[in-house]
Amino acid sequence: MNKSVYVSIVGRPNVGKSSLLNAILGEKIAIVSKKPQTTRTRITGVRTDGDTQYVFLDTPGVHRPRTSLGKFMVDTARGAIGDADLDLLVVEPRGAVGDIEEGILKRIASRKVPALLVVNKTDAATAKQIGDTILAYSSRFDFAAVVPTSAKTGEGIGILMEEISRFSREQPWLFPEDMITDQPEQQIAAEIVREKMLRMLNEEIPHGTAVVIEEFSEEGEMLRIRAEIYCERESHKGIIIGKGGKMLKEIGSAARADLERFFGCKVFLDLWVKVKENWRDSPRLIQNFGYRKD
Ligand SMILES: Nc1nc2c(ncn2[C@@H]2O[C@H](COP(=O)(O)OP(=O)(O)OP(=O)(O)O)[C@@H](O)[C@H]2O)c(=O)[nH]1
Ligand SMILES: [Mg+2]
Repeated sequence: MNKSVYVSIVGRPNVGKSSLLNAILGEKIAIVSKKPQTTRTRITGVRTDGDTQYVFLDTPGVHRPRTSLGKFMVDTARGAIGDADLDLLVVEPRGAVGDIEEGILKRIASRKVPALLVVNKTDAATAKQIGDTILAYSSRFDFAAVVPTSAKTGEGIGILMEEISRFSREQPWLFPEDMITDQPEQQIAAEIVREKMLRMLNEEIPHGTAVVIEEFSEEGEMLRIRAEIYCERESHKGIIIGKGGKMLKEIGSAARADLERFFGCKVFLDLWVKVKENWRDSPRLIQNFGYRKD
């Protein structure tokens, strides 16, 4: 009989949830940026070792939402907490328990899901900060285990996998052995473009963008991708395009390099920028842009 375990990765924005998922899988399937609220949907990552399949759900960071999109993101994360066999609460080594984490722990307790505490970014912290964080959280909640990690250096990932494996049960695998994510190729392509905007544009502008793939076709050895970037204001459109189209060109060439690496072929990427005023507050538009419950 095969074994498997479903693991939700939860925490506030920017603590390194998606980075951890990528480190565990040994492949980048979830986009990562310095800006909070990078992940917008639940992303499944699968790792199969021997007779055990590990299914990870990366989730948007829990925050106080100000838009319909934000509310969708937080609902998605909260939903994933109760859906798993095991929750990983990922935190930074900040010492005290934060209010967001308090809320997450209440939810974990009410859904009666066992949880591991993952103290990430150990490479950027002192032993005292890490120790204080472990103490603060351990006195607040009865974690099945506490694992310090660095998604950046890979420290602690092996121990984390060992701790998770103790929660695997005899149950059939849900994914083929060689599958690594459930995201369709088009979604990965859209996410890569969004990641470049998060990295290259300032503050609020990338948070107000969505990427829709309008064409995705193979032409011989080449992949032709046409993507539409939606932003919230005419002024944002100007900034995304830049003087003489310079910014859009830079976003495009950074995205193309990643796309070519990911798909293993030449990519022709065509980007268009459009405006949909305040789309993040329109339940209809956020659905159209792919942010819907499955
Ligand atoms: N130094 C250091 N930085 C890290 C580590 N893990 C993640 N980061 C950085 O932290 C930032 C946020 O990482 P993400 O993986 O996008 O964080 P997230 O929790 O998925 O964020 P949201 O999707 O917004 O909820 C990025 O700049 C990462 O490079 C780590 O172990 N050490
Ligand atoms: Mg993320």
